[in-house]
Formats: sequence, C-alpha cells, structure tokens
Amino acid sequence: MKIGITCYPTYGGSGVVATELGIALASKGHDVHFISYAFPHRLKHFVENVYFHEVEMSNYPLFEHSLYALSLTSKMMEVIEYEKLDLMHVHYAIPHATSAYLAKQILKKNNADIKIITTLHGTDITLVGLEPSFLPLVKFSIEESDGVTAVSRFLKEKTLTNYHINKDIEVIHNFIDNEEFKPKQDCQYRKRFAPNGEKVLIHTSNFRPVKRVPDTIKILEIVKKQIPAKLILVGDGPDRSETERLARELGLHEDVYFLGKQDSISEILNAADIFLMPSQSESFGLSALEAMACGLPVVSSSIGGLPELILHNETGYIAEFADAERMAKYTIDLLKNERKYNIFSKNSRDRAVNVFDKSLIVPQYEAYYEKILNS
Ligand code: GMT
Repeated sequence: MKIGITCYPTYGGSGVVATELGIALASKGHDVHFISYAFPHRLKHFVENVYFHEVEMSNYPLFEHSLYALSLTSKMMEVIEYEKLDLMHVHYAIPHATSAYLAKQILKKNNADIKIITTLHGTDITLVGLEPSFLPLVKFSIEESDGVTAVSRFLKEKTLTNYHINKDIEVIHNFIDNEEFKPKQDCQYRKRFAPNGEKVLIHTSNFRPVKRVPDTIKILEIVKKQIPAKLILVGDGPDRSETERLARELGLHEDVYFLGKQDSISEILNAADIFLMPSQSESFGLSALEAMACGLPVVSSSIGGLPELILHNETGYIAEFADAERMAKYTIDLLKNERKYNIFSKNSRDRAVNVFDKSLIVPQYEAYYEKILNS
C-alpha cells in the first residue's frame, strides 16, 4: 500500500503514535509518506520505505497568521497525485482532517481518488474541537472522512455524543514497542537520582494544564512524610514554571529533578519505581503505557480512557481526578509493600506485552485500511 501520514511532528502522543505506526508499516513493506511541517522527532534515522515531505509555510508579510491548513492541503494534493497514494491517514482532527477533505475534493477534478482516514487522539475532540468556532468544522470533517478511528472506547463515545455523529468509529488503542521499552536491571541513572536509596516517582508530559503536573509535587510532599522519595519530571510546557514554583514553595526543590524534554525516555523510566498520571483529561495515556512496559505500576486519575489501560488494584491504582491525597496514599501503599509492588510491576509489563504490543495493534490498522479501501 502507498500511505500518506500527517501528524504533529514534535513532542506529543499523537505524533509519536503516527510516527511509530509509519515506521512499523514501512517495515512490513508499505510505502509511507510523512507530510508534516517538520521532521517527526521519533524518526531518528533512515528507514527503508519511509519518505518525508515538508509542508512549506509562506511568510509573505501580508499574512499575519500562518496559513498552515492551506499549505498542508497543497502539499497533500501534490504528494497524493505524484506518489499515487492509496490513502491518507491523518492524526489529530484539527486541522488535518479538514485539509485532507479539501485536498480530496480538489483532486476529484483530476479524477484522482483517495481514501481519508482520521485518527482522533484526545483534545481534538475533548477540548479544542468543542470550541464553538471549531465544532461544526470538526464534526463535518469527521463525518466526511472515509474512515475514523479513536484511541479508546471513551474517545469514541465522546465523539458520538458530543458531536451528534452517526458514524462507525473503530477503536484502535495506542501501542508500544516492548523491545525498546522494557525493564532493565541496575539502571545506570538510578544512583544519580536516588543517591541514598530513596524511592523514585516519575511523570512525563508536555506540561499542559490538562496534565495537572503540580499535583505530582503535592503527591511527593505527602509521600515524603512517610518514605524518603524523589520525583523526576520529564518534559516542558506552559505549567513548568508554576510546578517549579510550587516545588520551591514546599521546600522540595532538592527532591524534584526537572529534566526538560528528553529522548531516551525508556532509560529514565527504568530509574524510577512508580509513574504518576494525575491528568484532568486523557483519552488513552501513551506515556503511562511506556512506563508500564518498563515494569512501572501507574497511579493515575480515573479520567477518560485511563481505566482501559490501567487496571485498578492490578497494574496500579486509579483515584478521583484532583485527589492528590488519595494518589499519594496509593503510592505509599505500593512503596511500602514490596511483594505487592513486584506483582503490580509484573502485571504492568504483562499487560503492555499481551494487550498493547505493536505486533498486535499495527495489524488492526492494516485491516482497517483494507476495509476502507474496499468499501
Ligand atoms: O489530545 C492531545 O492532547 C494531543 C495528543 C498529543 O499529541 O499529545 O495526546 C493524546 O493522544 C495520545 C496518543 O493517542 C493519547 O495517549 C493521549 O492520552 C492524548 N492526550 C489527551 O487526551 C490529553
């Protein structure tokens, strides 16, 4: 198959899923053409059958604001036509599904036909897409896609109810490469983060308000009253300053490592004991899956698609959103009980391998492509 993939190329779950999917499809012999405004950061080296087409953005002075959606449409038209793509798979509805729709309509005049598949990832549906100015456009673009997938049952239901859409939406969960993300004994960084044998909590995200990163500091404060502990925070974004301020205010700045954006996430996860995900909105929770694959139990909020990933009292614990005290209590419970911790750790790894391994999920996308191409 000749597949076009459009995604946000920088940090963020939707870009990671799209890029890993493209790489996996290419390794199975498909031609994959990434169309994006920058080189996807997970595409670290040359991969056979993978091509990259950069969306050029015009900086003509008359345009005070970037015409990204239109530049993307033009690039999609060019690649669809010249590379003779069978389908365009766009990740994150705004504005990718709309650009793909436009490209398809315009190309119809040249008798070129293309199937459009849109994958819904999260805030395109639960937050940004609900803004009154966007809602009708998002609804239309989803309805006009030839196929639509959502990364959790939660997100599918939200799409159908919030947008009053009557359409088949296929649920295809996020996936993980369990060879890259796996437990490693004697992690070389462990001593660096916990020089005196402290327990280590970790959180990775883009520090947007929906992630509630300051809650991780509140959790650490409570945990530290009973157990010597450190907290690693990986990533950057709007809430970083506020989180650093809170850590200083609570006298925890020596116990929190702000690493900023990092690449070798698997290495860093292996330096920790428990992954924290106190999100206010989370359609699946890819970063929690990465942690589980490394054998880390996850303590999270009960929001969105998280219960489809984290099994309460088996692979971790789920608490009411914003209840940092309860999340801290669960964390302490796990850290104090070695036998229970080891069972949860094994359960987490097993779930990542048996349910969310890329060898199980990528074929679901391939089967869905076939279905849409034959429809
Ligand atoms: O929806 C977003 O906030 C953007 C997106 C991203 O690019 O980070 O994240 C979403 O997609 C991930 C991959 O499918 C999911 O694992 C995340 O749960 C989801 N984030 C939210 O729903 C907040």
